[in-house]
Amino acid sequence: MQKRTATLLRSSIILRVTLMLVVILAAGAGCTSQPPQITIEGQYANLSPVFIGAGSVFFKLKNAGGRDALVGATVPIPNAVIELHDMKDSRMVRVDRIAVPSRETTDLRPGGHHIMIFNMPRTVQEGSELTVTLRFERSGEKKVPIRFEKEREAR
Ligand SMILES: [Cu+2]
Repeated sequence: MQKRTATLLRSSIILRVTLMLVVILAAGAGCTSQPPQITIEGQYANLSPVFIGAGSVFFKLKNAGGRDALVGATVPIPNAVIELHDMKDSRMVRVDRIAVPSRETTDLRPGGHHIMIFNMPRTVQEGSELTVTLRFERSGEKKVPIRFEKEREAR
């Protein structure tokens, strides 16, 4: 009998703690459940001076809403390979996602995060235009027209 009461008491404590956690989590989610509002600005692309058929894409992501993340991109070129990149110790590394925090501007720029396109045909040259489709975790797909320019201050 004693044991049963103790068990009941324990389970009621567990229930209460669980309820409290649910309330806390729900309140926390309330802050971030706001939909992201992303606009893309200042986009441009550079052809790699080193690797044939490779280029990098840069732009600013203005987010006036809740958090989001860039998780992928595609271009309408068969066989082209697109990767999200970051720089670590002045070397490019592939990343799965680029965070786009709430109410911040995320800058994809030389020396930082960027999108890398490999395996482009020779017909893609300075002045070529291309539509890049960006895939966001919460906002879905967004298309951005880019133009390959002469490399801006190499670093
Ligand atoms: Cu890169």
